[in-house]
Amino acid sequence: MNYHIAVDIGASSGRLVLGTIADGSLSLEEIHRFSNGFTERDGSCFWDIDYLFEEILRGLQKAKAAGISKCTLGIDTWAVDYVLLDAEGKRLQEVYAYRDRRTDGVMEEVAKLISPDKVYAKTGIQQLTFNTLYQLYAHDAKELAAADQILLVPDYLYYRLSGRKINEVTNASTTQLLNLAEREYDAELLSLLKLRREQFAPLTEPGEVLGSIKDELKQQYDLPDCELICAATHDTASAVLGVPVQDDRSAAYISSGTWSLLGVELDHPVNTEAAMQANYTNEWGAFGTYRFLKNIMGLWLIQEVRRLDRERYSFAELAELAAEAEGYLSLIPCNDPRFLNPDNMIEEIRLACAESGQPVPQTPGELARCIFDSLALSYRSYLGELEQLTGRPVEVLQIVGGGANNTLLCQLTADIIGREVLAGPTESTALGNLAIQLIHTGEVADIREARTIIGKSFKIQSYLPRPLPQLEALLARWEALHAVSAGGS
Ligand code: LFR
Repeated sequence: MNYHIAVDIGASSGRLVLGTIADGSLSLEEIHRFSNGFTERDGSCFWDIDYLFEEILRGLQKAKAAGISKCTLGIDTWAVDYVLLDAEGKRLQEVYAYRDRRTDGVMEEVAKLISPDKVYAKTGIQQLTFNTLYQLYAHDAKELAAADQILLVPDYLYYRLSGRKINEVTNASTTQLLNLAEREYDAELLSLLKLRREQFAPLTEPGEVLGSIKDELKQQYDLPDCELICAATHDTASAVLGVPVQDDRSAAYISSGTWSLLGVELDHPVNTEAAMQANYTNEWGAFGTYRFLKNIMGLWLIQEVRRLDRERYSFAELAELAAEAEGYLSLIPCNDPRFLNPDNMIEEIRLACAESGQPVPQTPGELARCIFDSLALSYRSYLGELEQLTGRPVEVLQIVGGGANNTLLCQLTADIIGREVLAGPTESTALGNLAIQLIHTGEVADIREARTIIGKSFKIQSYLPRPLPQLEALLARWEALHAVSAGGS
């Protein structure tokens, strides 16, 4: 039996998942789970990167204690955030979390130096305030100049384990610094940031072997013998690899977690004028593909409501309360930047409803219902845009990730988009991470086979649309809400 471990760290939690394949079926076992989140200090938001690294070691220790002495290992995390290293490989700074407000207004400042059209034509990446381009522009210039290396978060975690510096492509593309045509860092964008190419390691493709865990770590912590394999280190890239294959129907996906990433996998980028206007992104995928998708504010909205409500209810309970609340009463334009990192999400949602003359949600159930209804409506709007931009009608929507567990949201989505929703697997990110390892060992021939196996090994729930008599009126209200708010691209 070959053992494979996916280290998968999202903005709200991390886990080490053991994957094994037998008789054409893939099994998962969670070895270790830990919480994640950024903390605010003196007005800035930071991740605790040392804690995350220690949790990886703890998880590997557990694996060893459970009898796993040899395995392969891949790491994925959220995107865009970075670590600066000095020439000795020491970290120069605390790791900013992408919701930090230091990038407020930076996009507009950079637009005065280089036009957004030009940046999009070069990179194909959607405009998000937290793209690494804008974060680096906002970074202390002296510190940046002094940095010997700039590693993205998963690259840094691999470095801490192995001592090897990499720059994995699926994640590197989210920096908004890669040139699509040249498939390399864009010289003009680097010079705008006064950066040198050598400050980034050479681009690394998923599947590359990165060596093993440093001996001193292995001995100190009693870790298994791990062959480190370069995963598709951007969690969304791994999640897309973990989407089960659809043979005869044209499908789009939503990777549903802290963010809802709605899109399709393409073998070519679509960095057209229309795609730029609609603010769709072309993030690089494994095997030369592109994730043509849109960031939608996602479950962050409900995560924040739950946190501010002192975690009185579980997510499942919030969904139950939402199911009991009246539907389609109050709607929010989820993608309005006001929801990116407000001081108080509950108050921000209430304010948005009051400003647009809608009933103000009071209870956790009403707040949750407002969020789920609004997310389902935004999925419909962006799905329509996606079809137009790709010229490809979508017959079925595949929801993967934690959000696939939210039966209410999945059903509302099917109702609103008027198409079948296929929900699952929830662990698509870990599965995509493992797929690269299984292809490396030859246990699986290619990504198509991996996706077929994933589809067979995990329960996929179908949601069929129910008739919605008030749909026309609802869509008109949704349109009107966006005309007023003018927010959210
Ligand atoms: C999802 C995700 C998105 C990215 C955002 C910030 O976890 O990686 O793809 O846009 O987080 O990194």
